[in-house]
Amino acid sequence: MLSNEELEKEFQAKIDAEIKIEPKDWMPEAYRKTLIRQISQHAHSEVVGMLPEGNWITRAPSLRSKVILLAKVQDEAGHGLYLYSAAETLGVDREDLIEELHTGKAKYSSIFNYPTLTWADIGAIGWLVDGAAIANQVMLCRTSYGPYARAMVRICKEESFHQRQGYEIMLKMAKGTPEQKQMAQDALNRWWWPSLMMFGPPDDKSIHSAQSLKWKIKRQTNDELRQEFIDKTVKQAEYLGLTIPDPHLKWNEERQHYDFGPINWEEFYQVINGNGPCNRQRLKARIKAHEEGAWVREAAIAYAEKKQAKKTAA
Ligand code: FAQ
Repeated sequence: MLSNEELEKEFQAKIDAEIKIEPKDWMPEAYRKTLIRQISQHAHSEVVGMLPEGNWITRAPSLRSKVILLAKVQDEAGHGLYLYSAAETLGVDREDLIEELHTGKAKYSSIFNYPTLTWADIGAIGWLVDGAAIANQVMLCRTSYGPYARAMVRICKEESFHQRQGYEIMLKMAKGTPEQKQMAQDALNRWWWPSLMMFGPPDDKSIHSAQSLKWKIKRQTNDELRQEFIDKTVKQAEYLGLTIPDPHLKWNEERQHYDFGPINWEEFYQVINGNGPCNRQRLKARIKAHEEGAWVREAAIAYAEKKQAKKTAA
């Protein structure tokens, strides 16, 4: 029998050789825990992420925009389900993960604790929030854990559609009346900095990055991804004729990247510790939806049990 040390060596060799880790393979306990933490936080983010946009389904300005927004919000629910399933392959129970969300023990993305005040916010979420989510998730299609990597492939395809949906709204408003352009600019002003915070703390403050990079759970650091997102998005803002609310934003010829101003990390930590503008409202809405959906879960279990009993009797 191999010792723990030998098993860990074999495990790391597999990771280094780009062989995916599958649910029944041996893995270090800390790898399993890191994945459960990240995948469940990711699942919670998708599910809580439905709330700010769901707020606008009844107020979408046209039938077309309503249908598109409905489809997008339903996609987010689907992403949550794939991700809870991926987490369950690591030996945890979905009910326990949801309980952790509802009691405030588990985190979800900081971005969903900001309010959606106007229709332009729906554009800004698609453009910036989905844009940032894609930047982060493209790397996760190559993450070392098989079920997570496979879930991310489909999720990324759908997020690309969401990003286009948001950009289209921004384009329409930015090229519309002066009032519409002002709404688009206001939404950009409010969503820009929180979108940059989505990538997580700076590399020198990121607790998990070094180990997650070694295990190839993450492929790029928080700061690398943030920079990539900024470089790509500045040009998109220019095309819209909108101004990114950062007086320090400037192309750096030497670095071949944009320099940008300081991020308010104090605000970030306040938000992830439960004190953002909408944290309480979001959790309250999630718990209410979960309680109101109890009959659906009970009916599904009763149906499965009835089917099983029929099979056993036959
Ligand atoms: N919000 O050491 P690191 C979406 C926490 S999906 C809240 O750098 P790590 C789709 C972190 O958990 C968006 N907490 O951590 C959509 C850790 O706390 P812990 C979600 C954050 O894991 C679009 C601590 O800070 N995407 O948007 C945040 O190596 C539109 C230290 O941080 C994912 O979840 C944050 N922004 O890197 C839906 C992607 N950042 O656990 C609807 C998967 C950090 O020790 C509408 N996740 N923290 O208590 C990841 O890639 C990583 O987990 C990071 C953080 C990059 C988020």
